[in-house]
Parts: sequence; C-alpha cells; structure tokens
Amino acid sequence: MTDPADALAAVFDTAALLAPEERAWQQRARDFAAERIRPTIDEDFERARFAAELVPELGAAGFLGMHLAGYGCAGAGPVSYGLVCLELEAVDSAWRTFVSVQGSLAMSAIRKYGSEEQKAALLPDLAAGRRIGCFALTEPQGGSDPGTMRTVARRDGDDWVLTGSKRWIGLASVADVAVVWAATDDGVRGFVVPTATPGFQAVPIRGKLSMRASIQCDVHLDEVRVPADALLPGARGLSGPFGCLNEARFGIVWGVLGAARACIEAALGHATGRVVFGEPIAARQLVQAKLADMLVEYEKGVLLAMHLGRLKERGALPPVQISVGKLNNVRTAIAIAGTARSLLGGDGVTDRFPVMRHLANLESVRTYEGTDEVHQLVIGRALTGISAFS
Ligand code: TGC
Repeated sequence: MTDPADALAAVFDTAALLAPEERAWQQRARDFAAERIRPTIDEDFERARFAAELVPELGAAGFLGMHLAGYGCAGAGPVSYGLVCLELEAVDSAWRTFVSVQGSLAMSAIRKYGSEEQKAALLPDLAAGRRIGCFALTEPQGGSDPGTMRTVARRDGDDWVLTGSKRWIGLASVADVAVVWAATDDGVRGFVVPTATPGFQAVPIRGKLSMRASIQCDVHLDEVRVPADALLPGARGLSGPFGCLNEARFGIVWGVLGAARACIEAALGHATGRVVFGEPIAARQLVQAKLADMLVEYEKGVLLAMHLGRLKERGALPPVQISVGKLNNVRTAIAIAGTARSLLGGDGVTDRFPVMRHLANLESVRTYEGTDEVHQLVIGRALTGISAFS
C-alpha cells in the first residue's frame, strides 16, 4: 500500500512551488511535530493538558515570532511561517494556536507598536520561549465587535490603572506578559502588563470539547496598576489590534490546511486497507469521488494560501484578501474533516484516527480571529462599498 502522504504529494507537488529555505522550514516543523507533539497529543487532548515543556523547544527551533525581524526573531518569510503553521496544525490546532498567539499576536504587537525598550526587554525572551505572551482583546459582551470595549485604562499620576474583563484569551493563565487593549480618553490603546501584577487574574475556561490541548481563559482586570512605560506608544485606535489579527489570520489560512491534509491522509490510508463487500472501499466509485473532491479542495486552499503569501512578501496583501483566505480555508478544512470522518465508519469517531479531534478543533478556528460571518461581511463591504455589520 502506498503511503498516503506520498500519494498526496504525487498528485500535488507543493515542493515545486517553494524555495529551498521554505522547504527547510517546513521539514523542520514536520519533524518537530512528529517527534515532539504527535506522541502525546491524543492523551493531551483527552486530559486537556497543555504541554508547557514544549514551549522552549519551539523557541529553540526558531518558530516563535519567526516572521519578525531582529530581537532574536528568525526573520523568515511569510510562506515559511505559513508552512510551519501548516505542519504544526497537521498534528493539532493547539500548537499552531500557541505559535499564533505568541508570535503573531503578543510579539507582533510589541514589534509593531512597542518602544525600543519594550522590544529589547521582551522580544528575545518571547522568541526563545523563556517567557509566554498573550493578547487580551476579546470581551464577554461580543467578540466580533471590539468597538464595544468596556475595559478601561485611566491615568493616575504617572501610572495607568486597568479595569475590565476579557474572554477567550489564549494562554493567559500560563503567560508571563499580556498585551491588553483598553479604552482610554485617547481611544483604544495597548498595554504590556506583567501577569503577576496585582489585580490580574486569568481563569481557564472549562468544558471545552475543542482545542483541549490548549488553554483559553477569562481574564479579570481589577484596578491593575502599570507604569507609564507599559503603554505601547505606536498603536492608537482599533487599527492597532486589527493589525495583529491580520498576522494571526494569515497563519490560520495556512494552518488549517495541515489539519485538512491529516484528515485526507487518514481517510486515504483507511480506504485502501479496509475491505467491505469483498473489496477495499477505495475501489468504490463513491469513495474515490469523495477522495478526489477532498484533494481538489485542499489543493485550491494551498494555492490560495501560496498566493496570499507571495502578496505578503511584497507588502501587497490587503486585509480583505486575508478574509477571503481565512473564510475559504477554514470552511474547506471543516468540510474535508467531515467527509474524511464519513469514510472512516464507526471508528472515525474514536482516537484511532486524528480526524474527530481535528473536526472539533476546527470549529474553534472557525470562530476565533473573525467568524465566517465577519469575514463574509468584510468581503461584502469591499464588493459593495456598504458596511452591513449592524
Ligand atoms: P472599525 O471599528 O470601523 O475600524 C476600526 C479601525 O480599524 C481599522 N481596521 C483595520 N486595520 C487593519 N487591519 C484590519 N483588518 C482592519 N479592520 C479594520 C479601520 O480602518 C479603522 O481604522 P481607523 O484608523 O479609521 O480608526 O471596524 P471595521 O468596521 O473596519 O471592522 C468591523 C469588523 C467586524 C470587521 C471588526 O470589528 C472585526 O474584525 N471583528 C472581528 C474581531 C475578531 O476577529 N476578534 C477575535 C480576536 S481573537 C482574540 O481576541 C483572542 S486572542 C486569540 C487567542 O488568545 O487565542
């Protein structure tokens, strides 16, 4: 029986689209995921365990903030970053999410908007995985509309005092530092808040049936006092956090294709070995049709991600194009995971295959960093010139 990964590569050779350096990053991430994440991921998912011991290893591999330049970051290109996201998410969305939150949200906020002192003090440790960062934007009253932000920061002498609540904040309970967005008299501003500051509390959200190997939290800010130099000087208004969401959404465009690929490989491997009515099910036309459709949709997703990556390299990637990529590729990955599940029969709902875990994770990915509907409306606004959010 042909290895499913080889069969996929034989039909669609993505390596031909890549530079040697990009292939090297991809291979490094694939090896890391296979050796360090895959062996325990089913148990981590089952027990809702975040394997914190992997964080410095991700740093040593160069994956944290890898697309940022200087301050200990690798300065890799966007396609290399995308491929790393893809390979990590091929094992579990939790670890692409970790890399996204650390690198694309917390670190990119500091890199884009921080003072020289903030960058020098924080980025090398975050890149090495010696410290963990989180990004606190979303609030309980409605994550899709950060414009309703109720968290406030007020001046008190030279200090700032932050009060409010955030929800669904990845890694907050294990983070050393949080980038917190708050309303001020001068509009929305960002603050670098050490999580040990009195009044900062992060409580992991229980009962998740998705992203179980990752942590998302409620964050309570009760008169959290930080000095004046905690303010990110370069961000003013919601365009600040949205600039970071663009980076994270770009990683998702790539990452979910890893989950999709893993599901296709599982379905293909099963179909060629599973004999029903005297033949492998892969010999049935209905099964081949499903496999072909999955591959075609996956290929289209990769080509879209590649196109966006090449635009980003040239500094020519508008946010609406990222919305096209996030909307399409997450929907595609969910559809592929669902079809793969159907090909696996009853065992498809067990952890004998990674497919149900991917399917559950992808439902979170569909919701965070902009729901399907938010991205449809971003695209609709670009098409019509009319904002239909409210
Ligand atoms: P609006 O309030 O009108 O615009 C505010 C300002 O932002 C600018 N802007 C952008 N800038 C850069 N990139 C983008 N993608 C941008 N989108 C908007 C806009 O030009 C304006 O600038 P200025 O200078 O004029 O003030 O907002 P809008 O009407 O443009 O957008 C509405 C909408 C719905 C698209 C936006 O609110 C949105 O994207 N909502 C979804 C938010 C979202 O994705 N939330 C999930 C975040 S995940 C999270 O917080 C948890 S962290 C992850 C983890 O920890 O796991």
